[in-house]
Amino acid sequence: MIKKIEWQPSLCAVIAGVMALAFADTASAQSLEQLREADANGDGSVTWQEMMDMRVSVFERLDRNDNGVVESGDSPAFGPGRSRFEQAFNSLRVADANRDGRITRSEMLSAPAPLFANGDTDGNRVLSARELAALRR
Ligand SMILES: [Ca+2]
Ligand SMILES: [Ca+2]
Ligand SMILES: [Ca+2]
Repeated sequence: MIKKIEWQPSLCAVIAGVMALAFADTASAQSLEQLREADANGDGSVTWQEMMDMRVSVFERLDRNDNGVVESGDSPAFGPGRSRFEQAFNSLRVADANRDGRITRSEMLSAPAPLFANGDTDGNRVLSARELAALRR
């Protein structure tokens, strides 16, 4: 599968993406940049659905053995990918609602999104270009 082949080179992006899943509650330059990258259709705004799609894509990259759960067993046995995986996995822990050390797809999708929630000032589940710009301040 393609995602396995390109997994290692793309891991830095995955880690950054994990932060932008907007588990991060602070608007760092990095988390904002990644949030913008969730704008899949390039219209300048990030919808809730676009953010969920990004979560799924990060989840699928981390679930290397395709068993529907991200857990320590998905970690590469050795090599630089291992520490990067651990870094990404650690930043996902906030999504582990039942604290069993494994992240299911539904835990991933239902994890809080404070950055998105804070930025979406009119509450329409879309971060408009204006709301995104306001987050930078
Ligand atoms: Ca968009
Ligand atoms: Ca897995
Ligand atoms: Ca769990």
